Amino acid sequence: MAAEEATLVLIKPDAIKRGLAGAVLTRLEHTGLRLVGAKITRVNRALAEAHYQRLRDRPFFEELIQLLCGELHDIDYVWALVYVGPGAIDTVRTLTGATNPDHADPRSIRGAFGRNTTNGVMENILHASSDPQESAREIALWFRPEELLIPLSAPRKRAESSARAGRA
Ligand code: DAT
Ligand code: MG
Repeated sequence: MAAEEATLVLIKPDAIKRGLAGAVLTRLEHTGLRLVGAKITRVNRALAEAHYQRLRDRPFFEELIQLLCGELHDIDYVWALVYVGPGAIDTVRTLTGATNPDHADPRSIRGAFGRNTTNGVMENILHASSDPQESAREIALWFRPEELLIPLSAPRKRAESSARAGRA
């Protein structure tokens, strides 16, 4: 049985602009994962930069920040969602599809709805946490604990979890 995990999803301004938030929520709902946090929220530059801090040296970073803040689509909010369940991170990543919509499985959300615009903007609809450390960091960035229906435990460090597995 896959480990119980929590994962952060952001439905980005490109999806909201195109009226796709409902379709994305429906697909997420059909995973059977439990929704424990949801809100629409404005995204300021500091939050966007903190969220994507790992990518700050990449050439597309500025455009990425502008996109998440809604500046490229004249949209002033994103949906932020937290789902929990066994293997939640991989389940949502698979449903999300590859980063570049041109390479994403056509049955995935990005494959079905994402696009690269003629202006060269990668509109890939949503963010989904990539691993337990990132999901814990991202959830703490976007939600206060009292905004979630249940308390979330911090992911165990790799060494700690393998030590526990060894003792079992
Ligand atoms: P993912 O969102 O699949 O986890 P990532 O974490 O590598 O991908 O990148 C975060 C976002 O940055 C991604 O959703 C869209 C943007 N991005 C990534 N690679 C890009 C590229 N080569 N050109 C433009 N935008 C890119
Ligand atoms: Mg990522």
